[in-house]
Amino acid sequence: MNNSHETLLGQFIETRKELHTPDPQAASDILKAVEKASTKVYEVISRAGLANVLGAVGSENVQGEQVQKLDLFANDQFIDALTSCASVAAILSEENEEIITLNPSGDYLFATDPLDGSSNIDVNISVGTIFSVFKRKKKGTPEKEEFLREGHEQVMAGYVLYGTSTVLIYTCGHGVHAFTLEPSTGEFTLTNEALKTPVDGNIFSINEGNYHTLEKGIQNYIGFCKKLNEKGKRTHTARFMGSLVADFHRNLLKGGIFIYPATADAPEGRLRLLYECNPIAMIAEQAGGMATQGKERLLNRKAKEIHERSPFFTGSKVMMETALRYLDE
Ligand code: AFP
Repeated sequence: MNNSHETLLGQFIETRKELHTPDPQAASDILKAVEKASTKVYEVISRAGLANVLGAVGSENVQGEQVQKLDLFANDQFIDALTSCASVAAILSEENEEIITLNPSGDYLFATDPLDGSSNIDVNISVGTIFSVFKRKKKGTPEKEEFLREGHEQVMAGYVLYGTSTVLIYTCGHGVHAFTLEPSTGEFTLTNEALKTPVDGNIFSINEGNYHTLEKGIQNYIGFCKKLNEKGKRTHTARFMGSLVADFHRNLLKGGIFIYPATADAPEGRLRLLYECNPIAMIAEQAGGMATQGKERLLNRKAKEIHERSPFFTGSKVMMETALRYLDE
């Protein structure tokens, strides 16, 4: 069902080429592949309990984490869809130890966590796909070293949130645009152009189970968030779903801060730089928010390994600035 006044993803790119520079054709091809793959992922997730896709496969991925059946399904969908996309030379996925060559003559590299938060699927909580795109600097058979770049070099970043509705949020460096999936046609329709995040907010999102292993500055910032006002009422509210895309998306729309710092269990941080932190950071900045790896801007960090992890702080400008002051103390 598409009303004539609605703008579909393909039409938006076609009519707003200036938002998709330097290469609107490649942006269109890549986003069409994301649309195709994520629609299939949506279809299976939305009937997960019926489709025999719940649970783990019984093996661990390169991160040492349990691989869920839907992780593999989603990974296959993105590899298949991008194989038909001539612009993409190679894909780096959380689910594959090495990069996979798709179309060696393509000019772009695609990094993805095809199904982030997948441990939440069995309990019916929102999950997401996160993706990042770099332009290649050379031709020929792609090598994994080509992915070892700084995040500000991304030419496109985005995510799909499979929530109460399925939304695609992306940027090509010219603002953040939001589309909602119409399940009956499998097409994404523009629902928010040039989305901006509130300058301030009151949601803080952190896994407090790690509290006693956090550095002092972060503990103090959490203490600040829990302070009461002069009327004895709370000043902030805590929300943490354990699903980065869902936690980030809520804070993006409502105003908040998401923190996944170094912990005792994850001394380098829990989240992956190239296909979790980088794309979310680009979206955050393009929407007027901030993202750091602690005190430094996340997008200035150069990856040393394709699956490396990073501490990650992202959110509304005022909340981020307050958190950074606590880190400095
Ligand atoms: P899974 O994909 O293994 O569920 O991990 C999700 C995630 O990478 C991210 O989405 C969450 O913010 C984070 O891990 C939660 O991790 P903890 O539950 O260990 O705090």
